[in-house]
Amino acid sequence: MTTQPSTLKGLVLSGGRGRRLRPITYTGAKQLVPVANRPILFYVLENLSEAGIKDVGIIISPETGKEIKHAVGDGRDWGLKVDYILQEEPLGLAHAVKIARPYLGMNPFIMYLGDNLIGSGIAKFRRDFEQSKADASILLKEVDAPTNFGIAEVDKQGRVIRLVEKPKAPVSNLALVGIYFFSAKIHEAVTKIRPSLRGELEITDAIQWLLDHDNKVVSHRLEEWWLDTGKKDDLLTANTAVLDGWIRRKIKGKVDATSQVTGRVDLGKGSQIVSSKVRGPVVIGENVHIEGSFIGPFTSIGNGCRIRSAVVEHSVVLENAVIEHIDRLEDSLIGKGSFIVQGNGNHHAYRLTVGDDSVVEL
Ligand code: TTP
Repeated sequence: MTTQPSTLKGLVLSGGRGRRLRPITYTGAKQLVPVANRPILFYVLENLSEAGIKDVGIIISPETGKEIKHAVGDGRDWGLKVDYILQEEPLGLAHAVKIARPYLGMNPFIMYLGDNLIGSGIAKFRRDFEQSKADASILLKEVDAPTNFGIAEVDKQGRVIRLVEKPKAPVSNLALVGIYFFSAKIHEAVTKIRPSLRGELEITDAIQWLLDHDNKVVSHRLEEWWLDTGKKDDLLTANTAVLDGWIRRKIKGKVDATSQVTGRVDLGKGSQIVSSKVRGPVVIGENVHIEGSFIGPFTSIGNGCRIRSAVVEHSVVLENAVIEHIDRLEDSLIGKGSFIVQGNGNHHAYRLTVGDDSVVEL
């Protein structure tokens, strides 16, 4: 009898189009949009590494693949060996599994969507999957709007009965989190299914095929938060959750005598705070200049930004953005290299989503 390879590999999906995060993702990969100044994808790789995974294949698209490769490299920063798998077109999550087959071989694997963030590690789910001897293990989380998600119907014992992608009349509010464990059985399933109405090979259909053919599919509830960061509001919520949980006070930059920096503030080297108030939790990158401003809780400011005479709260400001003379900016997402300025006489609070390299005069 031949034994099946047992090493669990990682498959991270970092292709796709990222339509829902436009305009931010017109110019870049959505998996690299930062949360608390670190690309979302880095949290994914960290979680895989902490769960003892060594080999990770990353699915990339022709449009953003280069950028992902540049950011992640060979994976050594996480103690991983990373290989890249080019998906010419985003034809669905199950299509990504199909093209990864030569890389995955007969190994069991964890498929992790590169834009998903969860408020916990995954080591416990890995252990459960390995002990269960199941062909698929899915993570479920209650959501408010089940019509937007892949949804699982489970029986009283928590066994999965049926999966439906974005149901019109949802039978449950349990959404599939973008983290799945599979045995090599899934490779047969992805060859048996047909594209859905939206033209994609759906992973929910592949898992449904496993169920229909008497394979064991188990599920676990995720108790901590989960964010599919593909949308602006989720991105801001993720930013808040990460700043809330993980930011420690660390002041490497300079704070002048007329400024007050209170609470958990991470200020990067080469940055300067002049005549300003910063109230944590806040993360400010390197070489940032803040003058005559108030930076309120739950704000992330990327490297090289300049903020003058402005109030910024509960916002994500990407690198090299300039914000000047703004009465109040809140719940906003400001793209890289953008310039936001308020004209004379306007006194307003603004909520903005601004793409990269934009100029906005308010
Ligand atoms: P989705 O959010 O389902 O798809 P998308 O990236 O095309 O986004 P949008 O709806 O905003 O246009 O993708 C989930 C993750 O999987 C995301 O990180 C992109 C990745 N992905 C692939 O790598 N290949 C694919 O074929 C698809 C559909 C997604």
